[in-house]
Amino acid sequence: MANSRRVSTPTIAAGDALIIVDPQNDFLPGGTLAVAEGNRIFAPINALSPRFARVYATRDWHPRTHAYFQDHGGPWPYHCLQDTPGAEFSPLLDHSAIDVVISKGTDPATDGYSGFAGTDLAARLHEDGVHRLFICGLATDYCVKATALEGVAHGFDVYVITDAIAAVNVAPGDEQAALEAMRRGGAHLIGSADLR
Ligand code: VGL
Ligand code: ZN
Repeated sequence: MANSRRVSTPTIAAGDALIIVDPQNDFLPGGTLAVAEGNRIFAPINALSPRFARVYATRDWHPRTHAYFQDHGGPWPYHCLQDTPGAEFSPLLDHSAIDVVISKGTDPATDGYSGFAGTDLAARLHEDGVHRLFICGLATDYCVKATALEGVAHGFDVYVITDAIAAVNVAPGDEQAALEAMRRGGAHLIGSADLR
C-alpha cells in the first residue's frame, strides 16, 4: 500500500521552502490559545531554518471583529489580534532565518486557518521557484493541517515535520486525526532528523 510505505529520506535542495506556521506568542504557554507543548517546536525549527534557501513564516493576524471569536459566536478566544504582543513571533524563534512573512486570518468572515487562504503565498512560492514545502509550526490540528492540505491542492510536494509541530487537542485524539488526514491527503510525514 502506497500510504504505508516509508518516504525515502529527502535531501534539502534548491526549490525547497521551509514554511513555519504561526509561531506566535498567543499559541504558546502564557498565550490566550496556548498549545501546551508548543515550545518544543523551536529547537528543531531553529536547527533547520538556516539550511533552507527560502523560509516563509505565516502569522495569524486577526481583526477583533473576526467571526470566529467567541464574542461573535465562534469557537475561539481572542488570539493573535493585529499589532498586539500575542500576535508577535515567539522570542524562542530564530527570526534571522525568515525571508517572507505572510499575514492570514485578516478577513473577518472566513476562518483563515490555511496559509494560502486569502494570501499571496502560492504566488510567492511559484515566483521563487519552490516545488517542495517542508511544513512546521502551530497548530497541528488547525493551521498546520489546513496549510499542508492546501499545499498539496496547489500542486506542491508537501512534507510535514512531525517533531516540529504541536497540537491544540481541543478533544483528545485531534492530533492523531490531523496527522492521519494529512497523510491521507498526500502529505509526507517525516522527522527533522530524516532531512539530509
Ligand atoms: C489556529 C485556531 C485558531 C492555528 C489559528 O494557528 O492553528 N488555530 N486560529
Ligand atoms: Zn486564529
